[in-house]
Amino acid sequence: MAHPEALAQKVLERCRTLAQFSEEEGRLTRTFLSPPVRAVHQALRGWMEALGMAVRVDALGNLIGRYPGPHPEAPLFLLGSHIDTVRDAGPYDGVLGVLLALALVEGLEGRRLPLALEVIAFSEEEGVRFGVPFLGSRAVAGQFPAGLLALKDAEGRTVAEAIRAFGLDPGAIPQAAYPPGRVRGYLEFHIEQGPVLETLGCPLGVVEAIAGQSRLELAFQGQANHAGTTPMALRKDALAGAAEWMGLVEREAQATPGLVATVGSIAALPGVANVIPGEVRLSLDVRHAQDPVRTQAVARLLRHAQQVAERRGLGLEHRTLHEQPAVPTDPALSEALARAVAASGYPVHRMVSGAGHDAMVMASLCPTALLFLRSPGGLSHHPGESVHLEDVEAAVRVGLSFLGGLCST
Ligand code: HGY
Ligand code: MN
Ligand code: MN
Repeated sequence: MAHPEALAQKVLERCRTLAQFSEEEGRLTRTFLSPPVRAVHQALRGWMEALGMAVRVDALGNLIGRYPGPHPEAPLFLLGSHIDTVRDAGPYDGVLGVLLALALVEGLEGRRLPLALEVIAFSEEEGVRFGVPFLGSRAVAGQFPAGLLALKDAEGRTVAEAIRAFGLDPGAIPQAAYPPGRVRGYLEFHIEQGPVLETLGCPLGVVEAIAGQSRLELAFQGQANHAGTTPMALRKDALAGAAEWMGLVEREAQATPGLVATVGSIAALPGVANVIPGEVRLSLDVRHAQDPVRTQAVARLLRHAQQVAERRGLGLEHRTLHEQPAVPTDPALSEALARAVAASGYPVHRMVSGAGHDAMVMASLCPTALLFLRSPGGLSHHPGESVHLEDVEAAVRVGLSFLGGLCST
């Protein structure tokens, strides 16, 4: 059998190969169906076909490799993760899960399982280009509202136009959905993207639930004016108002156990040094493992924004771009995963994921499990993101044991 360490080595080499395919010079940024996605598809297709897998691309640009079972009607088990990235990303977020799945197929060395495997490279999980995440897995899970096709990116292009520009047909999106009941389950490997496993000295984590998330866009509207002639008492400074509110966001999150709240992007208009900002547009990302805690926190933060705006004579607009309830992973499948971790000789640590994952969408289609790999330094969504070779080897060993266990039930 191909040794798990050799398979792990190949996974890391391939992650580095795919990290070269970026839409920006000198850093890794690969958004939904951007030109470098074609190079990623070509590389994955080559690696999959070398394993005897049939490869297809669905209407959302998900690339899927099929490792057949004993007959066409054999039960189906899915593995995968996403191939899009945030801006200035690290080389492992997403693609590691796709390449680990391919390593398991390679580790079978042509042995047929009593079920078929399909490895999915989801086209869009981060929500960078259109502001709404999980476009790829929504289509696979049959949860793609047609209204999403009209979302526009920064250049004013819609999701539908992006799909057509890639050579795909938005009209075929319904065919991307797997028939419910056809799928035995879904397993995703992903870096933890946080400090927990490293602090515990654990290579792997069995995820029991994925925190819910709210993504909003807010705009404070003031009055642009001359920075030199407008007395402080007569200003309607949108950026000063936004800054006051951002301090309240941080204080609310610090005061609420388990809550995280982030203003990740901000744009002050017109954005020149000698003009008082007339408008500020900013994002808000709020997460918590319990949905009521998250939704009540969002309501408080919007009340704070209203109060700051009123006190400063500013306008306020806000809209919710995405609302994702917390999702538990499947208890039976997660228990099978924990057994595989223990049987492979690794400590079992059960945990909640603060990051969102395609697994939270796939859970609406089939039983779903998620295995974390330790993140050195707890660093992710950063070019310094890394993973230990021995932890990737551990994931290969656990994945092969898990598939073996799946086939013996
Ligand atoms: O933002 C997230 O939770 C993930 O990285 N998509
Ligand atoms: Mn990410
Ligand atoms: Mn990810």
